[in-house]
Amino acid sequence: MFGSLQDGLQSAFKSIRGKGKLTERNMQDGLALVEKSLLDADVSYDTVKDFMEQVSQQAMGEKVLLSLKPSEQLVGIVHQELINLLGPVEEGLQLKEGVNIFMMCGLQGSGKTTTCGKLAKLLQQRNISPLLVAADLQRPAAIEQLHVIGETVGVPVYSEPGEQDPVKVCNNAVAKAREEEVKVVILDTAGRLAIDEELMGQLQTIDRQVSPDQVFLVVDGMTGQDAVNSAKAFHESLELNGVVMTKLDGDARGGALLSVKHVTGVPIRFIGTGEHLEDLEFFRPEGMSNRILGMGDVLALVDQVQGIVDQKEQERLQEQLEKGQFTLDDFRNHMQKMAKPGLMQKMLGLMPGMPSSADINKMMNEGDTSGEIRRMVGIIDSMTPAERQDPKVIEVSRRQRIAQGAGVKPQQVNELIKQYDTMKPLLTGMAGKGMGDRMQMMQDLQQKMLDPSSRMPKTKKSTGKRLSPKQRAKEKKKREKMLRQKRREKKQN
Ligand SMILES: Nc1nc2c(ncn2[C@@H]2O[C@H](COP(=O)(O)OP(=O)(O)OP(=O)(O)O)[C@@H](O)[C@H]2O)c(=O)[nH]1
Ligand SMILES: [Mg+2]
Repeated sequence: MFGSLQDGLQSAFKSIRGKGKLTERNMQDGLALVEKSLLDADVSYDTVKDFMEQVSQQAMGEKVLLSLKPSEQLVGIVHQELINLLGPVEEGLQLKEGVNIFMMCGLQGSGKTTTCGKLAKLLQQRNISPLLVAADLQRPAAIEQLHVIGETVGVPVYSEPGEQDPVKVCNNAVAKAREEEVKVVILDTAGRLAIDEELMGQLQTIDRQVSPDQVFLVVDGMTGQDAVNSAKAFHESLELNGVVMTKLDGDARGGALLSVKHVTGVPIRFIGTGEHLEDLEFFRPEGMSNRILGMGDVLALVDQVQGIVDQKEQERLQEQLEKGQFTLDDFRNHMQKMAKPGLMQKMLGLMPGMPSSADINKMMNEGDTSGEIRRMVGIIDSMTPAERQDPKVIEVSRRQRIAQGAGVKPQQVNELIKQYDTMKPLLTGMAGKGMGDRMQMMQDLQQKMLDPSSRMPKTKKSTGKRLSPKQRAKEKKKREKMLRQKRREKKQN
């Protein structure tokens, strides 16, 4: 995400690093680089101007210039100012008692329908089953598209094929939702190639007559300043509650993301980070500021991990977590779920202290993560129930036995336990804690994760028992070669 912006800011900080005390001139050069990287990322001019004013005022102060580590201070200032620029954002879903109506609007192809599905999935993971409403009557295929998404997520979709009036469809859907005590109704509205009176008129009519509780504008994060301009127009007609910025997984430069709140006054509430239905995150200014500065966003990571655990398991896990119990068995189940392609990649990208996303991609292509996870699962499988309950009992001889059973080196058993020790406080500590405590925990954890010895073990895949598909294929080839050789020898005899 925002690779070139990250690189630009890093080189700005680097330019004043190691200089000890700074002169005004040095700092000005550093600030000019910060400004340039923002402009290069297509952040709107006014936003950059105001942002730089805030940053410069603080950075040029004596406290920073005369400090021993001015570069770190500048990072701190930019970090805080990014948070100020992007927030504040109302946390969570902001649900009220009774039926909540969400309305999705935006230009054609911005990701409205996909986002409806993603939101439905996110709600479902929180034990809320929403009703999706096909209110896009412009495109004949739109209704079908929403039905397919609803089926995939496993939530009902309300549609009235043949009906011409979206207001009618929405009102009928809401009436049905009230009858059935559905907590959240999500309206998928039609898009247009450009903002025109007809589109706005139709959306305003829905807004007036259906009175949604929250109106979200879905904007394509790849479209840069165009996205910001259209957000302005939508907000003027509709009084938006928030923006959902999609397609941030692509090569979006970050300009739209950084400008939209400043230009329109509407905060981003969610971000879309992929085509799959689980690729929606709550937007957190602090987490985003961390990510832009290459510090990771562990809270997003926790959401992702928890999102892939199914509801029943989640409840069971929650109970255990509150008791402070998270055994190696739970860890094993988590790891197995994470073997899903692409997920690990994303999680690694969020981890603080991890290399840039390009490097991760390279690393992941070279390594076989699902094999790695199979190896970890193999190690846990080789343990006795008692060992899984409390890995502290594992001493030298037990470690040897487990390693042998899983076909790995004893050191790899150690690494796995370390990994588990890192995850445990992350998950158990989260249970039943308030936001402030969570943030503090996250910070402690980030520190811990920055310690290379506690990171994801990155060892060669020398598994004896559990081979990856690639390795199996290699072994098969070897066997076949041997067989052919034997056959040849036989013939010769
Ligand atoms: N990479 C990526 N693709 C996305 C994301 N969100 C949506 N898309 C893709 O964008 C395309 C358009 O998405 P839709 O949800 O159909 O967009 P829409 O706004 O409903 O489009 P209309 O109904 O035609 O106005 C689809 O191919 C989606 O898969 C995202 O966060 N990342
Ligand atoms: Mg659509």
